[in-house]
Amino acid sequence: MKKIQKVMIANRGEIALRIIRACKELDIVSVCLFSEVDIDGIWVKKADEAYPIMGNPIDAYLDYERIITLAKKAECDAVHPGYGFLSENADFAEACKREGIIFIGPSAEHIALFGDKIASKNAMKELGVPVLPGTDEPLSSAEEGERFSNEIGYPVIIKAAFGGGGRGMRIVHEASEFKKLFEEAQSESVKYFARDEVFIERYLENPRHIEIQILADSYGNVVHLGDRDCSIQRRHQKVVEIAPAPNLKDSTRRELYRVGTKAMFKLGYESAGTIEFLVDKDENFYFMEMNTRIQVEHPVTEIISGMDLVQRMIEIADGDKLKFLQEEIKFQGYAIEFRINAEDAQKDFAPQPGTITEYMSPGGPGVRLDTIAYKGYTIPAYYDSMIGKLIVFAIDWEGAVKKAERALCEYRIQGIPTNLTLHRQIVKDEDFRNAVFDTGYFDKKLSTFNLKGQDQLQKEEEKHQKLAALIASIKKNDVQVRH
Ligand code: MV4
Repeated sequence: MKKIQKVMIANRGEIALRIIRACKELDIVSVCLFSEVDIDGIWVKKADEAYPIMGNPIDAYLDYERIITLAKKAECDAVHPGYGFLSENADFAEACKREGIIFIGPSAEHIALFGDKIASKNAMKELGVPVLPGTDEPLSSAEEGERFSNEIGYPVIIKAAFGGGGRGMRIVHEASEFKKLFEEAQSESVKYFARDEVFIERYLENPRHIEIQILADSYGNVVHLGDRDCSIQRRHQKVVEIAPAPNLKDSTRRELYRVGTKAMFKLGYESAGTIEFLVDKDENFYFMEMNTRIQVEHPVTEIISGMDLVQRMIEIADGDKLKFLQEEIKFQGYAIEFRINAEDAQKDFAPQPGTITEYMSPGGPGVRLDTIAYKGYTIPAYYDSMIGKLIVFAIDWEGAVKKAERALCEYRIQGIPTNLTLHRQIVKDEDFRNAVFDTGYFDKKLSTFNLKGQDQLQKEEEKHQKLAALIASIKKNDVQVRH
């Protein structure tokens, strides 16, 4: 008898819908909670049960006491936190356990370990995973940091030990700027994370961001589900994600898998998880951090591996053994994910909440769409601007790029600006088509992109309007002739 019969989804948007879908396929009852402004969210309709949480629309998904109370009232056996919100909150995972609710994710201890960038770096180094040279303790002063930087040489990067999303990070090119940037990083860390610990490490110029997907059960079985290249980012927000990483040597890939799975086995990690590495031009790689949650970009891995990650997370949390060995997992083709955001590239990518007035989704072979968008849906202003993900698949890289171009041109969203135009420019870019990109790609290319909407779609729209006018005039003449 499985313990998990009913799951509370402590999230919203496309990931809430994704978890509902996984539950349905596992014959698990899905329950969601929703804020006042999310009443029209499609996931609220698709869940078997839904409960409103009144008050501040952001707190609705963060107030874990209330969420646990509601989960108990609704007789849920487990909670899935999705990504963001409470997903990497060790106190929440601990509170669930205390209240007899299964947290679908790793242990509170593992969440806490990887929330601490210094402790996790030390732990991974101990287990034989390469890390960049740096301080293995929080800096006690700017002077100490400066002394250390002189030893390892500039440039160095100052990072918040409990940070994320690029906050509390400063690149230091020479000793004279150290003190000022140290103070900036520290105060930013206090502001956003209420912690003042910062550390330093050697700075890599424009590395690639490569991550590997781990799945581990509670019996010590650890497998990897391949890798992803997430180098195409804007201000630490991923824009396009690819599986597997194109242009990565097979020997490098194998090493990433070997050291990553070994470390997770040694740590006794359980659930889905992602190990992030920076990879330099010579394919040296260094552990950066570990994400102890299901990630936005998980679909590209699902497509190349044929494995449903959310379902496997639920089974692992229920105490099931992994049903497959590493050798049984076969990878095929390339998958590319495009995050669809309601934002205006012409206004420094400012989020653009509003109502979708026209909507036409792409389809056909090799296209997956994970979205909450529909015609008439109003995107609320309180949350992040991502409204979905378009994922394409083909047997080779060239095919995946062509597929992406085709699907992105089929996709029409009107009423709000979206980044579809940006994506259409990326897939036309020669470096992208040759799979030549690193973390410097976005900033380097942005000024070369035409984001004014004068693309294929605009032309189609004009053609359509001309045809409509023509038909109208023919009809008019027709009527006159008949009279
Ligand atoms: C770095 C780095 C270069 N050298 N660390 C950004 C967020 C966090 N995950 C780590 N980040 C970086 N750490 C050293 N020692 C460059 C980045 C970085 C980056 C990393 C991945 C993807 C995009 C990035 C964009 C700018 C900087």
